Amino acid sequence: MKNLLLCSLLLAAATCSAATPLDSIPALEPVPGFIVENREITINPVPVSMHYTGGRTDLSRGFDLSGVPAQYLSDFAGLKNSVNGIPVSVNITPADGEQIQGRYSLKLSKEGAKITAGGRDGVFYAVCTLREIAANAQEPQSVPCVDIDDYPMFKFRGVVEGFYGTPWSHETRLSILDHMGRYKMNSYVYGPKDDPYHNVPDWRKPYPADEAAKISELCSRAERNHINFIWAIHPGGDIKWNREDFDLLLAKFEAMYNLGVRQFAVFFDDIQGEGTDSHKQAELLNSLNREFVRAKPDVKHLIVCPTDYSQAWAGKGENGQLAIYGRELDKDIEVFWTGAEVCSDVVRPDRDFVNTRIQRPSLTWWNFPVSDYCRENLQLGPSYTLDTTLTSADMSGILTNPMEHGEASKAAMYSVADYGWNPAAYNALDSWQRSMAVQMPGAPEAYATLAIHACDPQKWYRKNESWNVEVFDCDNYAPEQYERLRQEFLKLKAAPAEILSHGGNPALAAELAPWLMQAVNLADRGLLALELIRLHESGDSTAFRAAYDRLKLLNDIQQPGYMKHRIGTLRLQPFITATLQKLAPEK
Ligand code: 14T
Repeated sequence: MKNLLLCSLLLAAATCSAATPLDSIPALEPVPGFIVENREITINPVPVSMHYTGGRTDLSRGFDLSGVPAQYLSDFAGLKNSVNGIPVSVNITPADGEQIQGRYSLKLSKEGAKITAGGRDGVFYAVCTLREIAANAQEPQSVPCVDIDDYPMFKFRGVVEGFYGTPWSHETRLSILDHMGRYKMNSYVYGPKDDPYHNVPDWRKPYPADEAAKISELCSRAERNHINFIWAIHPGGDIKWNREDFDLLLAKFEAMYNLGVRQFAVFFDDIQGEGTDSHKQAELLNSLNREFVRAKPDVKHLIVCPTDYSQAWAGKGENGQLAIYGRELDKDIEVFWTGAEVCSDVVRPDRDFVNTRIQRPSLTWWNFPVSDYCRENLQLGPSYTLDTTLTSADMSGILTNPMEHGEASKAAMYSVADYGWNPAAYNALDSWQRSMAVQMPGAPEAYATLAIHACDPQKWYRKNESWNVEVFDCDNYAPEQYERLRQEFLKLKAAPAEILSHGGNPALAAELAPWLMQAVNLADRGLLALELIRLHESGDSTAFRAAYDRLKLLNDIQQPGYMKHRIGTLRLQPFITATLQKLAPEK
């Protein structure tokens, strides 16, 4: 009986048409959110509370900053100062214990712009908002009057340069600090795995003079942007738990302090052997806290990345590293956590898992859009799978681990800034759409066209991609699907030239360049595949055969380049492969 069943199953499988690459496209959750059309002013991060109070005011005449107290003037650098401008006032309300760090209110009316804040950061954030209103208003001459009351949900919002691969250049870092400041991010962790002075082998040694000077410059640029520059060390690969190594660590921190660093992190991720000892790690961190951090009044809280940074291998019991941290690690030390996996959604259950063990809200290290595990792919898609109901009780903040392509990572930073400030209002799709326009002001649609087909890393942290088109089996489709896909291939073919000639962002275009070439190739193959389907139906076997051979040849010739710089891997290339497979002429 059993055999009979097996036989009939095998028979059924043999008579069915062979599986095509289209059958293996995984079902991925749709990107949440919706695109907001016709918005009058765009402010990123979306403010917590904003009301239009009626009437309009003219910002084109600039701002009269004569009423701004001298100590805040440097934060107004982004605004046009003019004696005939609208008057700006700053009112500092003494911060009480309950005051959320960075809270501000901004009342923009015909009479002027009134800023009220609890302190320096709040004033800076109010200026960021004012700059956004002035820059993004649809009619530059006149913007609506608004009342804004705004504050961040999470204490840490930022970037952890924590990937494997070529560390960012100095210029990229400077530009990223400006980008982060613009969108109210406040934490940049310096921890590129392949900086030898951060990691094994040279963590014990001071930076050479030229590298040291660059770090000093990064510290000042961060400060100007109200960002804590957090320098991380990764000593666990070869640390000896003795006084000598501890003193070397202290000396390195002292040297970094002298360069201007005022916050530190210790990473114990991705190591084996002695360095993984949880008790020793906690003891070292507490000693650093006592002998260095607390001894210097201007040094902020220490941060650690545990070896057990993901639930995939974190010990669950009392003797697991997280529980040991919970019992032994000073309560003012922040603890990184990636989630259920290395690359994970930011959701509540695994925050609960870690928080109950470490006895404090964890600090999310979000492994997106990092691409060190899929270097052939770009991660240009929306920042989604971020739970919008999380609060500061669930985590102390969120830092994105980006791609080694710094410019291409800015879109995700823009959205993580948005989410980290105001998670409840976070609209992943809209935030992404806005980020495209900010990154590629001269060709936002072309950049979005490229990006929508450059989302899925093909392994680990799968992401939806090409969700604006349907791909189909060549013998089962509707004419509208065919035409829709043809239009998309045409757009994709045109996008690279648009990006290069009108995008207005040469640094980004340079990073994208190899993928732009592959995008054109892919679009050519896609258009040819569609043409092949048409010719197959036409019955003109000579024309069909010529087109088939051309597409097959093109696919083969372009394959090696495509494998190095991939685009459209989730749906577009599988469509081409499936079409070639299905329409293969019999030998
Ligand atoms: F510390 C961490 F939170 C962390 O994520 N560490 C690394 C990180 O540097 C890297 O960029 C990221 C993405 O690849 O993942 C961690 O590195 C791994 C982890 C693995 F389980 C690399 C390979 C792995 F198999």
